[in-house]
Amino acid sequence: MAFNTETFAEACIKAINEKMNNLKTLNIIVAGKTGVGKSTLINSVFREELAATGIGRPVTHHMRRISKKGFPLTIYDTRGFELGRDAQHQVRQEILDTIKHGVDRHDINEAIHCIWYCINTASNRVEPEELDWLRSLAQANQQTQVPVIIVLTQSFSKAKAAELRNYLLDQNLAVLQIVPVLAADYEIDQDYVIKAYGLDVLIKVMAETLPEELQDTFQNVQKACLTEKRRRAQAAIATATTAAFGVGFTPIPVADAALLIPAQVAMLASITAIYGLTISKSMLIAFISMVLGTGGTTLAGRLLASSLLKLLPGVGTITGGTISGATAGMLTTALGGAYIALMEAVYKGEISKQDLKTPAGQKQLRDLLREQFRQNKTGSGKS
Ligand SMILES: Nc1nc2c(ncn2[C@@H]2O[C@H](COP(=O)(O)OP(=O)(O)O)[C@@H](O)[C@H]2O)c(=O)[nH]1
Ligand SMILES: [Mg+2]
Repeated sequence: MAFNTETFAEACIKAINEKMNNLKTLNIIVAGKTGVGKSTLINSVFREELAATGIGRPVTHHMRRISKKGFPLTIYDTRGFELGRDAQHQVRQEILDTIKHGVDRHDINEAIHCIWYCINTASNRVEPEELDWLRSLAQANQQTQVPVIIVLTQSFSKAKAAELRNYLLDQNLAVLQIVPVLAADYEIDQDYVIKAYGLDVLIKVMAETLPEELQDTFQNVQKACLTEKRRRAQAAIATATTAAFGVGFTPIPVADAALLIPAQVAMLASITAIYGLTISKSMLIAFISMVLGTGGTTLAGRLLASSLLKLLPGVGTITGGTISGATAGMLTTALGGAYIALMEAVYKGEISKQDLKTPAGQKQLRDLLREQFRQNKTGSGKS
């Protein structure tokens, strides 16, 4: 079977669209007093400016539902905490009703997956009524077990944040974690700016608590931690590589035939979704032709020719299926690694879709991939 770059790219585009359309919706309730930094936090964690004023519609007296068409995330932003006990009681009840409503629907897209309770580190002390509130929420949440994360916002003083965190830990609140963050850089004066920090920790805690069905969604919507995106993308490569190994393909030369396996298409679709980028067909074609293309002049072709025999001891003696399975696996790993390199270059703005239309941009991509393959070959790369 001859390998066709165009067909492969089209299959990828289709798979990417399907993947994006089928991402489950993540639902988070963000609570805390007005001014603590909820909107700043939301805008710093997620890649769409969700918390901008104007978006969001009231769903209960104290909650606004913020979402954006085609973006698999819903935020319930609460307000009214500063209005005293009655309002706080109502907020609690509305949160519990929203959780219950989600549970009753038996649909992961409707369930509440997490609560972020925000406390401002910079303001003085947590009030006892806030602790009471958290306790009564935890009690009512005993059955539903929605994870509650306390986010210590505006923690530009790390010492103060640590002190507050320890104090809260001593309170034995039934919360998953207490995470100090500074969501946005804090400017003390023109010469002195405290850099934002802590969001990566929040992302890790979230990734650990969310169910598998929401992992791709979460990485898709978050923009605060590239490391976690990469970790998830590498898991997608591992899955596809295992699948490729299992495919009984025609024996060597498989360089052409093995490429079309669905596992690789699915892998590229997953990785694209994880990075939350839009990829054009022309970009995919540029990428695929450089990595796979046809014949032995491509990077993958050379990788296979030069290192296959070295990398797989006894390869010459293994019979048909095994060789092709191993080759397909190796090729899949290399393809996935190269694609991650491309995604990160685009994500960081080092390569743009426009660039790839120019010879200079193509050279840039070629250099990037060459470096990636070099690492792959020597086994020192991250892929
Ligand atoms: N520099 C900086 N300012 C923050 C941060 N969090 C909140 N603020 C400021 O605190 C004020 C209230 O924040 P906002 O996000 O609107 O709070 P909300 O009412 O809880 O949504 C705004 O002026 C923000 O700029 C932060 O992480 N860094
Ligand atoms: Mg707000």
